[in-house]
Amino acid sequence: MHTILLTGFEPFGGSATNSSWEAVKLVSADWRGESRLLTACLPVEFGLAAHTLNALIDESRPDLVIATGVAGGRTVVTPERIAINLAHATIPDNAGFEPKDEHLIPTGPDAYFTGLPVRSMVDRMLEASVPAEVSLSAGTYVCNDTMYRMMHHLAGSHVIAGFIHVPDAAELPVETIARGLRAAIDAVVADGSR
Ligand code: PCA
Repeated sequence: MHTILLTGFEPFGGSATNSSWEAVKLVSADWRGESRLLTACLPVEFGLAAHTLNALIDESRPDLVIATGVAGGRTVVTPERIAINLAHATIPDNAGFEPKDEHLIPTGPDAYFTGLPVRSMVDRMLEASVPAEVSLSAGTYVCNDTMYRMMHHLAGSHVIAGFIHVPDAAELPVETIARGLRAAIDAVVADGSR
């Protein structure tokens, strides 16, 4: 594993911060892994978030990409197993766009499964005393859009990629979320060296 790209999102929906980006910053601040860690904060905009992420992937050629975002209402860290070809927003994104029941890519497959070892990521997080479980839905908002378009972009490549939803900082301290992300990365690195 040479290069890891880890992303979070900017705030949206009236919040002042986004726990995903706050946690990514903490992971980056005391990164001791052997791999090079690159981070980015993505805009909460349908299409643009994935466009930004896919451009970063093309530019930095990572071996592993983990995008993260906050999932309001969730209390545990949740690696996503699947992204679906559907956009449906209940609040506008940061550009004011609010798609309803639209395909993301009309000619694309219904769904993409992540290449991340979600089960061992959850096990590692639990070992590190971080509450975690595998999620079967990344929703239909910007995070699912980002994961779907990234998986579409990377289809057929050797890059391991996926998405982790994290709780809001009011539900789980950002330090704990950051510990979870580190454990999740460790699980992928361990999985890849087997
Ligand atoms: N969460 C939103 C978009 C950005 C974020 O952090 C979502 O779950 O779609």
